Amino acid sequence: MLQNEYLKRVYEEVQRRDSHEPEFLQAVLEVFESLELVVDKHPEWEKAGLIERFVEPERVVEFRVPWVDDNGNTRVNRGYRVQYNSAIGPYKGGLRFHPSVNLSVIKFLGFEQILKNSLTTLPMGGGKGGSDFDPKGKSDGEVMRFCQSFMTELYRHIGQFTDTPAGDIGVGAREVGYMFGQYKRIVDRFDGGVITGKGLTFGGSLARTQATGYGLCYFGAEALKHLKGESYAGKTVVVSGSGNVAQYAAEKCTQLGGKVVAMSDSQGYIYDPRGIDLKKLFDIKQRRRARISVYADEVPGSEYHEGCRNIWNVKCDIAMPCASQNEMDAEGAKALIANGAIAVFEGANMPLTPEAIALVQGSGLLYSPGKASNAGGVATSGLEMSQNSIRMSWSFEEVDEKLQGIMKNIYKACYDASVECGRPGDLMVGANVAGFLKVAEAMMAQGVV
Ligand code: NDP
Ligand code: 2IT
Repeated sequence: MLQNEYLKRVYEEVQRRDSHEPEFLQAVLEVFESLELVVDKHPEWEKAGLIERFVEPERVVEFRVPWVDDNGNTRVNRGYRVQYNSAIGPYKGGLRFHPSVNLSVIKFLGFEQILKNSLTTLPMGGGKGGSDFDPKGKSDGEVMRFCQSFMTELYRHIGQFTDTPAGDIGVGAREVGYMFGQYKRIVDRFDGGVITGKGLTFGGSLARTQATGYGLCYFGAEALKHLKGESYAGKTVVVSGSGNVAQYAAEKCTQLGGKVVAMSDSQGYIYDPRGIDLKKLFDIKQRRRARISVYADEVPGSEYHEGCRNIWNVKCDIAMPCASQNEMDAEGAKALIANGAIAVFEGANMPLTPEAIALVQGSGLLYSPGKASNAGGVATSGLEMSQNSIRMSWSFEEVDEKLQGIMKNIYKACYDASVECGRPGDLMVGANVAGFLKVAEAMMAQGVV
């Protein structure tokens, strides 16, 4: 329950206007609960309508995406781009292609992105987009035609100085390549900085593919060391999902000495007590684009269980949810706690329900919110844009070193803010407050826009 009158009034107004957007309301309430710890020190915010402006996207674009499938049938999907906040830089954030995409999902992701991008220390505003198109089960030709149609509308709203999309669920190197190709064809310009996550032969950055998962583990390692005097070495780890973020989170934490025993997709999870064979997993997911159950068919001693939510019943020390929003509820959190876990680091955006967060924090587990611990992806997108601007490309080691530095800085900013708020070690409060203060200062300086 919010106590501060100003925040309460704004939240009630958001609730009234957007009552049909549950994910968006959830994200706003979590941030407001943190801002309660600082809002009294800033009476100027209310006069400037700062919070009212902060929760309202600068622009929302919704559009029709018609395309023709392999059987010659015309299909129609819905496309979105929410250009949320450009106070500290051009809008920046991924595109999600998944049947569950709607305006609530895109607004919650765009809202979170503002604070995440602020934490990276790079000059990037917040935005997000996507479509309810499902790339699963579609041929390459269908995916290409969809991406071309999507970009044929989106191109007029984006640009390296206005808005730079990237990938998210269902959008990887293949989709980014098709979208970049269509953009270039329409505008007749090689404008590399218009989209990130590009292939390495046309302006992509080394280490961008790995960045979100690697960054998550760099953040986790820093938090474990500083707050618990611990490390990944010798720890049993559960990573949900098996997409881009999950794959490279599993790879990095294995390199750091952890043992990943379970991973999932939306249908179920695999358990391999000897530690997941990542070469096999990458082959199944990246080359064959197959279901995770194939792993259990091919790796003796491993098991497949139907139902992805039960993955939290697997005993572990560290959990890294890397699939989707609200994938861990109170039941999942209780199972983790009962099994003696010490930390939950979010790789996905908002994977824990508010009840799960309360349980995890209340039981003394180390908890990091996605907007801090998964920021390595967008940070490296920012580094991709830097390389495009200076027309050079850095080595894998150079980018990875910068990423490590950024993740350590994000951890420090979150921790320091948690101390200033009188909640030492509460990285959720720290991330929300540290991310917001920079955006607030920029918005105040720029007047009522
Ligand atoms: P991918 O599409 O590569 O992988 C998504 C994974 O999550 C798949 O294993 C998928 O299973 C599973 N999944 C998707 N939706 C659901 C669902 N509703 N319930 C259960 N499982 C689900 O996406 P990413 O790895 O890129 O993204 C994962 C998360 O990380 C998202 O929350 C995203 O917003 C976040 N993120 C991504 C970044 C990036 O750089 N890519 C950066 C920061 C955050 P299936 O194949 O069965 O659908
Ligand atoms: O949620 C995210 O931060 C992303 N999907 C990455 C966005 C980006 O612009 O790289």
